[in-house]
Amino acid sequence: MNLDEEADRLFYNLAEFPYPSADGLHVGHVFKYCGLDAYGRYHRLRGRTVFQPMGFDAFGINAENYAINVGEHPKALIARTTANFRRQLSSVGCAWDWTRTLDTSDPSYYRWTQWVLVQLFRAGLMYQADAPVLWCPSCLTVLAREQIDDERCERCGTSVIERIMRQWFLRMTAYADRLLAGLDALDWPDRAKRLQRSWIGRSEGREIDFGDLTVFTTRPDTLPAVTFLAVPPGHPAAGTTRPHPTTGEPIPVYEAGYIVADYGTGAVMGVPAHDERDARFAAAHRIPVSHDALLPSHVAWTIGRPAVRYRMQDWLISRQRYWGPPIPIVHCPSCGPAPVPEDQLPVELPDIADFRPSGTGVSPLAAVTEWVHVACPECGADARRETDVSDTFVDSSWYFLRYPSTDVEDRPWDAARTARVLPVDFYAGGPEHVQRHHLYARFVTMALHDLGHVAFEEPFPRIRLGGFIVHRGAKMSKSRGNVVTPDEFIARHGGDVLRCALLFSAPWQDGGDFQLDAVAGIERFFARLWRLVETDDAPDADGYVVDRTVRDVGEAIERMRFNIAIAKLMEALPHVRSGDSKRAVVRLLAPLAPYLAEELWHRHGEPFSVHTQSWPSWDERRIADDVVTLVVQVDGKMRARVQVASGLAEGEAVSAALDDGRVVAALAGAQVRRVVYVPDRVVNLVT
Ligand code: ANZ
Ligand code: ZN
Repeated sequence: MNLDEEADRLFYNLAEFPYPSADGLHVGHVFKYCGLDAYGRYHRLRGRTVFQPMGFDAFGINAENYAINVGEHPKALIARTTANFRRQLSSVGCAWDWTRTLDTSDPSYYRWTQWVLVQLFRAGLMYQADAPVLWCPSCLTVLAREQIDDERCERCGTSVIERIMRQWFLRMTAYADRLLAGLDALDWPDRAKRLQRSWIGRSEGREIDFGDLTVFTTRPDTLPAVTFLAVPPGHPAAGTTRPHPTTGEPIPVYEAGYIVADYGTGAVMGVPAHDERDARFAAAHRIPVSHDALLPSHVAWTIGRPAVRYRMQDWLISRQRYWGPPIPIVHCPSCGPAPVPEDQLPVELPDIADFRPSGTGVSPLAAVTEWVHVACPECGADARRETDVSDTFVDSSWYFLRYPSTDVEDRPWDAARTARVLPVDFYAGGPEHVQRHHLYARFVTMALHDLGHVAFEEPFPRIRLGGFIVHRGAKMSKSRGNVVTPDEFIARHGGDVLRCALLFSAPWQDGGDFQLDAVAGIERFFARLWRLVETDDAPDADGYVVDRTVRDVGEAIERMRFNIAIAKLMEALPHVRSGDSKRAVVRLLAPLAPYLAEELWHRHGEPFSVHTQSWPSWDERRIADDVVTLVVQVDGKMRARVQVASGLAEGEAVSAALDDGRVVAALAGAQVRRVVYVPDRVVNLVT
């Protein structure tokens, strides 16, 4: 793959890389990847140089938890599962560029993950703080807010608990406004934008002081109706009273479970007449309700200070675990935390037999004394390495920058090549990644942009989200007994049948049920194609079939509607007889069934390879749905009928009429003095 071509020829077609789980590739992966691959192959036939790499998100808690369950070291386990994934990924006909693969657990990769963290630390975007953090008592680690669903660990479903710990954070909130504003210009599905917007959760309000207790409110106009203040359990102000800022009346402060300590100011003014939660709390605690009139808006803008709050928080990246890149920091008693110098990266993860989390809140790396003790990079004194590793989402927050430069050893990426290849032209993602991976990648890219390392701010200008594949109405799982494994399926039916049966089962962006009925239909379709190529050439049964099919299949692929693309090809087959049309159909098949198309191309006597041909051209005029027949008269006498697009203006209709030789002959040089035009029916040229 030549990545030194002109930028506008290059097409970076990227799929989210998998975590190489021990179960192997799932048909859900195959569905997503084959859609992405069909899209990439189509663009290649359209003349682009398609860069389509694949790699492995091999570091992190998923791999480690599995290693704990089976009692095997994650390094050995991951080496095996990665090899298996690679074999499976290659068996479904996807045109991956394996010359530029990556594995986030490889020191040649995580050296640069650590480099990114060092850049963020130097820029003041990485800091350490004691913070109440959400701890998963089963995974024995801290989780980021993004990794919690409904107060449960998104990985294992255990209820999380709160703990105060010293942790590393990335200052993502400094980018909240840009992360929000940047969304407008992105070509993303609306639902993805909506999810990310609400995750960022910008809210404009005011901070109002009740003595020395400050509240954040989006309804300053309700100030006259405040009857209590609320703080989280354990807050020192609980049980006291505070003066109301306009009336000076004493207002009682209550402890309330619904107050989030780290949102806004962590204190709320209670307005039972206008807020439902406040109303419920007031009723339960016999607090009076006031219906005093709201403040007019010009007054409510003068109360307190304007404030903007975000639901989104800084990104907590510390993990007290083993299987991740050690956070590249050294703690010195006199210098404080110092980044490991870049020429000493990577800080290699020590090979230890007992990698299990200790449950004490400290990473197992803390027990590797000879590794922990190190000279301070600034003053040389005895210092200690940071023993936490970074979150897996740090690994994937920049991997798309590395792919084009995997051969570059002394820098994370080559600047000129990056400028040609990036940003990613097309990113096939999963809806489950919008609030986490896509947001983190945008933040890291913006920060690297501001530090002068990349020229663009948005890594993924165009995203489409692939749906989930279920089987017999349910998510595939061993316990339900409805798992279809790609290996078995391919052994029986072949990779192309799997691709097309999956893509035919459901619209790619919606997902749906993997229908085994589709398999028989696809096999019949393939058999029919085979017979077609073996049959002698003859005139096509429908002269427009190829034009129409080329257009429809192309449009369907561009919209990721591969089910429609396959259906259009199926419909066309009975009408195709001529050699030219057969060759066109085989090229249309190439993105969807790459092996079969190659074989048919060869059987038709064409040279290797169908995949380096160009997409057939079509004549739009022959197939426009809105063509009408216009009667052309000269001085009231019918001289010709011409096919034109409907709804032409008079001038266009006249020029279409004058294009016809019979009309020109009838005019015999006379000048047209007047035109009588009945749109879509008659044009009469009066001399
Ligand atoms: C008084 C009030 C009256 C409010 C009313 C709302 C309606 P968003 O849009 O999510 O930003 N609030 C502020 N800080 C809070 C915290 N730490 N924990 C729980 N609730 C908090 O919501 C802002 C509103 O949520 C604020 O406006 C505050 O209640 C509450 F009729 O103040 B409001
Ligand atoms: Zn020092």
